[in-house]
Amino acid sequence: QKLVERLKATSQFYKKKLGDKVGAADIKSLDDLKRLPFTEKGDLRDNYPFGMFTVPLEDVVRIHASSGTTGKPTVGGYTRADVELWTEVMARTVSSAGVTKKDVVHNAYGHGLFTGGMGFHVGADRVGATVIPISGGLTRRQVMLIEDFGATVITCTPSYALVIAEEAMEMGVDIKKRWKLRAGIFGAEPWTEKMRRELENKLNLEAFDIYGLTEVIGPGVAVECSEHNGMHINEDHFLAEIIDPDTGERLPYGSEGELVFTTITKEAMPVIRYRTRDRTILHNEPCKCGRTNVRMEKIMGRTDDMLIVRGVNVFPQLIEKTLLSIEDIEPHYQIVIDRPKDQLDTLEVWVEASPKLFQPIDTRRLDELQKRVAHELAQTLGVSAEVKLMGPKSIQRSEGKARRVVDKREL
Ligand code: DLL
Repeated sequence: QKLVERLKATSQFYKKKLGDKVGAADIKSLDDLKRLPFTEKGDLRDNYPFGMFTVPLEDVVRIHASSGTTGKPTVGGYTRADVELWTEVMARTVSSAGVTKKDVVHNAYGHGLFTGGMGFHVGADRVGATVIPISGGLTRRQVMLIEDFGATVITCTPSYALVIAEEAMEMGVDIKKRWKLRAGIFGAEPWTEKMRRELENKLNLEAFDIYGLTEVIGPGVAVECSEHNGMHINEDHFLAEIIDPDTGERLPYGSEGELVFTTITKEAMPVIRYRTRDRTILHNEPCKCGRTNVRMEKIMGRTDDMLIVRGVNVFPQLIEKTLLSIEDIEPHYQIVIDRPKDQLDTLEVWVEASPKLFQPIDTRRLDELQKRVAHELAQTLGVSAEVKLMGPKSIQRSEGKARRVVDKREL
């Protein structure tokens, strides 16, 4: 009720969206959430960068962002109270994996606009742990410091954790003997139970799944407890629903569908019924751990075509838009993603260059063009891609839907 009241008074966007049809007095039970309209990624895009904020910019103390669908990022804003709220839910998150002030937390999530690094930093700091804000990359150095600083907990994407394990093995480190890791909190991309066993085995730790998104707060929306039977959602701040992605109808607990969130306590950028496009199932049976809030299963996929490559959200439409803005590039392309054993994801973009560069073949210009395309893609996607320029008609033409994305990863 308070949220609807406040949004009607402070948000141009929600004033229009809610109109006169629903008011605070219509919300009498959680079930009445159904009366409220959805908010979509497109709404955030249309109101880029700060149009979804409901407080003046001077009250916003932090901005984070993740990649959007069109080259402009998806923005999240935080007031002082929102940062406090985030700290609180992240403190709960790390506590759920047993982190206390006695732990040394090796935080290898990216620090910057991405919410992972800062989110874990404030949460682990709040419980008094010793935090190592190492961020991602320079893997040999990570391997050295995990041992030297005696890290007991590691936080990063599951795929990067495997890369660290692999590098350590290559360097001849006896992980089981020399490392003290006991827990890993892995998220920001989908991963399977098979991957869990692999990580637990290689790194000699207990792996916890964590879920979140920039539009809602960042990491800290939901996390597993030691029962590992789903991620408990912090429902005192984030109300979750599952809907049928085609009809928008609310589905009962236990059904698979699209996850939708309403943030009831956030100040700078609250959202009503935000459609995450993530597919999962909600469960409300009590959990042995004693927590009473709803659990969500592992994310099973997306209802749109967003890909996550090395933890970065990548939209195929954005690759297309970038390619087509470059002269001498033809509208025939394919995106190939793979995950070689224990290595980071590879992203290849195969695209045809103008036939005139092949008659006769102009290797100098093709070379320049290849570098240019790779540069433009890295700039807009925020993740590097290997570009293969192809000759005329070498990308298979389709008679129906083009198969633009070939994802060979076994997620
Ligand atoms: O990935 C926030 C985060 C940081 C979560 C660190 C966990 C750990 P975004 O960059 O906005 O935020 O991407 C959000 O990533 O809609 C999901 O599709 C995907 N995602 C996040 N966590 C998981 C997970 C961060 N545990 C998008 N399993 C979400 C599967 C996940 N997918």
